[in-house]
Amino acid sequence: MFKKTDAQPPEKLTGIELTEIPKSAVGVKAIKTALNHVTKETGVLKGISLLKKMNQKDGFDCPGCAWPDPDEKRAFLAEYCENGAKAIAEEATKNLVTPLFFSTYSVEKLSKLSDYEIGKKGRITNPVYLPEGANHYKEISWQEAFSIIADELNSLDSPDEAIFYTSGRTSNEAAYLYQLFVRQFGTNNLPDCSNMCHESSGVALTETLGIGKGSVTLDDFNHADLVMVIGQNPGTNHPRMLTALGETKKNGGKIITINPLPEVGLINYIDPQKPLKWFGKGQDLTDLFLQVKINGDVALLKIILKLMKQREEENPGSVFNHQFIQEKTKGLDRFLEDLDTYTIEYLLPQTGLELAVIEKAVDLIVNNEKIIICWAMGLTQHKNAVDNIRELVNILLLKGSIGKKGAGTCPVRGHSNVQGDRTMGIWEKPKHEFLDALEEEFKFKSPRKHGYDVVNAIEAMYHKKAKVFFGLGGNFISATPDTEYTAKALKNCDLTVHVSTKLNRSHLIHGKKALILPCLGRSEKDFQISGEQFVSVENSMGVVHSSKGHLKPCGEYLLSEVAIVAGLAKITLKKSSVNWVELASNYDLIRDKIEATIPGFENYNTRVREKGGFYLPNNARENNFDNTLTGKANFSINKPSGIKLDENQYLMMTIRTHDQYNTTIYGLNDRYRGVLNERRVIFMNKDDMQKEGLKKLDLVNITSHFKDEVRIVNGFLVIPYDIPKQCTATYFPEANALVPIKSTADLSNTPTSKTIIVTVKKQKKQA
Ligand SMILES: Nc1nc2c(c(=O)[nH]1)N[C@H]1C(S)=C(S)[C@@H](COP(=O)(O)OP(=O)(O)OC[C@H]3O[C@@H](n4cnc5c(=O)[nH]c(N)nc54)[C@H](O)[C@@H]3O)O[C@H]1N2
Ligand SMILES: Nc1nc2c(c(=O)[nH]1)N[C@H]1C(S)=C(S)[C@@H](COP(=O)(O)OP(=O)(O)OC[C@H]3O[C@@H](n4cnc5c(=O)[nH]c(N)nc54)[C@H](O)[C@@H]3O)O[C@H]1N2
Ligand SMILES: [Mo]
Repeated sequence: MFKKTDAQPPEKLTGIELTEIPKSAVGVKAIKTALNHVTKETGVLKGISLLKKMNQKDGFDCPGCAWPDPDEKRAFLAEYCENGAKAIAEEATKNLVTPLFFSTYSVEKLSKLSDYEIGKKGRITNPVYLPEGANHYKEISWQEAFSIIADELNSLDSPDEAIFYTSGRTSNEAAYLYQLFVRQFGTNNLPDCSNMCHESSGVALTETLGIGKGSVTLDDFNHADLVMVIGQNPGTNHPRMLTALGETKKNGGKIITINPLPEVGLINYIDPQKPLKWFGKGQDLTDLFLQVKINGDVALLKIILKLMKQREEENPGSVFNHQFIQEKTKGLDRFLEDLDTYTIEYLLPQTGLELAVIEKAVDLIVNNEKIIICWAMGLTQHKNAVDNIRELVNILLLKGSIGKKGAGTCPVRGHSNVQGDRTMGIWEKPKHEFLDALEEEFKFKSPRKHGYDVVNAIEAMYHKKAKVFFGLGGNFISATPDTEYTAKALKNCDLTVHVSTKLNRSHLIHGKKALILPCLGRSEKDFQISGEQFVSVENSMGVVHSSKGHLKPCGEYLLSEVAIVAGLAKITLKKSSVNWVELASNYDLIRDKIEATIPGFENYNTRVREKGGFYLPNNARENNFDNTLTGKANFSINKPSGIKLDENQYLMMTIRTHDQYNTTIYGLNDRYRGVLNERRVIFMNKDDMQKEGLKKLDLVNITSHFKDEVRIVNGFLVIPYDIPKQCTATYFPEANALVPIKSTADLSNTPTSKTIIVTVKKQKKQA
C-alpha cells in the first residue's frame, strides 16, 4: 500500500453546501455562470470578443469538447456553451505565472495547494528549468531548454527509454510533426490521453466495422427515430449535444438514456440559443430512463438482444433486417447461439432493473428503423469495456441501422482534437501502411516495434526502463490511475518535460530534472516567418476544419507547439531528412506533407480554407466494411462483467463535476447534482448508507480492493443520492489513487476508472 503524498490533491475540506437538484440544464443560470467565469478571468471586453469568435467559421475551435459545429447555420449568439466558455476563460485568463512567481513559490509550497488553486495561478509565460536538487524553477532560454532535452535523449541507451505523451488539444499540424520527430528519433512510444478515454471504442469499432471512429454526422440527429445515450453526461461534458438531441425530439424521434445516475441535462434542458425560451419550462429529452447498475450494461444489452430475437422468432422479418445482415455482415449464427447460453434470470440481477422497463426499450428499438447510439466514458472505462461497445454494434447490425441517414455509431469524444491526433499518427501501435508512407516521403527507417501506451509507459518508468518523459499538453500525474504508483514512476525519471499553457500538478511531481515549456493557446495569434498561421483540428464526427486565434499571446516568450516540436527536433536529431525550420515557418508546408502521407487529405490546403472544413472518408458511414478482417461487418460475442461483490463492497465510478475540465478545476460546484463548494464527496444509495450506519455528510475513508492489494484515500463526505444499490461515485482526479495500475480493460488496456471495488469506513474523527 502507498502512503499519501503531494501527488494527490490535499485532504482539506472546503465547506460543502447541498442544494436542490435543478429540474433542467442550461437556461439563464448557465449563461450567467459562463459570463461570470469569462469576465472574472479575462475582463469584460476581452471576454465578449472571445465568445464572439468561438466556433464561428472564421474563429477558433472551442478547446472544450470535440462535439461538432453545425455544417450550415451557426447560432447568432455564438456557438458556445457554459463549459466551453469556462474552458476559454481558463486559457485567456489575465493571471500570469512568471519567472518571478517561480522564485517566490518553491515546488514544495506549490504542491501543497489544491488543483483548483494551482490552476487559478494563471498562464505560464517563460520556459523554466528545475535543475537536480533545486527547489525553485528558474527562467531559461529556449535554446538551453532544447539542448538539455536533446542531451538527455541522445545519451539514452535506446530511443525506447523515452516516452512522448500527448493530450488531445494538440493541433493536427503539431501532432504530425511531433510523431515524425519521435519516429525519426527511433521509437513508437507515443501514448496519449485516448489510451484512458475512447481506446475501447477504437478497438471495438475497428474489429466490428473496420473504422475506429463513429459513423454519424450531426445532421443524422435531425433524422433519427431513436437515439440511445449510454454512459454519458452531455449536460456537463458536451452541452451542445443537447441541442442536437432537442432536434431529434422536435422531429418526432425518441431518446433512451442508460445511466446509473439521472443526469439533469439528459432529462430536460433549456436551449441557450433561444433567449425567448430561457424562462420557460424547457424541453424534456429522455423518453425512457434505464437506471442501470455500474457495469451492468452488457447484461442489459443481452436481455434487449434476447427479447429482440424472441420477437423476431414470433413474427419473422419484423425485427431483424435480413437483407442487411445477409449482404453486409458475418457471424450471426455464432452470435445467436452464444446469446442462447444466457438466461434472463441470470442477467437481470446484474442490471438492477425490472424486466418491464427493459421491454419498453425493446418496443422502441423494434419499432424504429433509424437508430443512433451515443456513448462515452460510462462504457469505455471498465474491464469489459470493449464488450460493452461491441454489444451496441450487435444491436445496430441486427437492425441494419448503420450506413444510412439518421442511424449509426456515435462515440462522443472528449478532447477537442483527440480524434485528429490519432489520424495524424499519435499512436503507439501505428499501422504499417502509415509507416511505409512516412518512410517513403521522408526517406528514413521508421521503428516498427509497438511502443508503450499510458499504462505500459507508467510501468516502464516505475521499473526504470524508461528515463525521459515528455508531455505535449495534459496533466499526466492527475489524469492517470494509481496516483502514488505513477508519482514514483515519474520521480524515477532523469528528466520530465511538459509543454503546457497552465501550471498543473505534473510540473510538481517531477523527474530528477524538469522543464516547463509554455505554448500558445487556441485563442492566441500565431505568427511565424511567413506570416500569421492557423491550425486545423478534427471533431468527433470526422470534420477537419481550421482554427485561428485572434488574441495577443499572453507573453512574448511563448512559442507555438509546432515551433517547439520543430526546434527540439532540429537540435536533437543529428541527421534528419526533414527541414524542420522550413516546415515550422509556414504550416501550409506541414499540411502538404500530411496530404502526401495520410489518405483523405487531398487538396488539404484548399479544402481546409473552405468555411466549415471537410469530412474525412468514413467506410462505416458509406456502408462498406471491406476494412475488417472478414471484409464484412462482424457480429461479436461478449461477456457480462461477472464481478462478485462481498456484502460490504461497492462498485465505484469516478466522474466529472460540472465545474472541471478533466484535471483543470474551474470551480468547486457540481450544480446539476446539487453539491456546492466541495469535491471530496462520495455519492451513495440511502439503503447502503443505512446498512453501513452512515449519515449524510459523515466523513469516510475509502479503500479499493484489487486481487490482494488495497489502496486508501481519506476524508470524503457521504452524500445520499439517487444511485442504484451497491454503486457509488466519486470525482476524478481525487479518487484516482484508488484505481489499480493493473486493473485495465481487456484488449484496450484502458484503466478501469468506472469500476473500482471499494469498501467505505466511517472516520472516528468527524468533520
Ligand atoms: N465540461 C467538461 N467537458 C468535458 C470534459 C470535462 O472534464 N469537463 N472532459 C472531456 C473528455 S476528455 C471526455 S472523455 C468527455 C467525458 O464525458 P463523459 O463520459 O460524459 O464524462 P464522465 O463524467 O466520465 O461521465 C460518465 C457518465 O457515465 C455514467 N456511467 C458511469 N459508469 C457507467 C456504467 O457502468 N454504465 C453506464 N451506462 N453509465 C455509466 C456516469 O453516471 C456519467 O453520467 O467529456 C469531455 N468534455
Ligand atoms: N479516474 C479517472 N481518470 C481519468 C478519467 C476518468 O473519467 N476517471 N478520464 C480520462 C480521460 S477521458 C482523459 S481524456 C484523460 C485526460 O488527461 P490529460 O489530457 O492529460 O489531462 P487534462 O486535464 O485534459 O490536461 C490539462 C492540462 O493541459 C494543458 N493544456 C491545456 N491547453 C493546452 C494547449 O493548448 N496546449 C498544451 N500544450 N497544453 C495545454 C494545461 O497545462 C492543463 O493543465 O484523463 C483520464 N483520467
Ligand atoms: Mo477523454
